Amino acid sequence: MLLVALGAGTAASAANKRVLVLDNRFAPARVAIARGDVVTWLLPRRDRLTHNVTATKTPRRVGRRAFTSSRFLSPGDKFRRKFKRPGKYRFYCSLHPNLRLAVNVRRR
Ligand SMILES: [Cu+2]
Repeated sequence: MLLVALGAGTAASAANKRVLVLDNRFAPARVAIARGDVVTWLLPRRDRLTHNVTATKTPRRVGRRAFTSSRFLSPGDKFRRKFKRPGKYRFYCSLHPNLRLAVNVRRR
């Protein structure tokens, strides 16, 4: 479960970033990626809570309707999302609003 600590750097070529959902937070809480990259949210089995990944802010041309929410995720689940448009995205868990994540997607 230390993958995130290793993957949280600023590797410019990362095509897939992992975000752990654990201990009532998204870790890391900020992710910088390039257009076309994928973010995978992972819920470790040792956590006991159900979470979701809900967009609270997306770039204007994406629209929240097109990029809304994951299903409810249980420990051991994964959720994957490809970011096709650059800009600033913000997410939270609608069940635990303290979980917040910023995803900044740059053009390549
Ligand atoms: Cu939650």
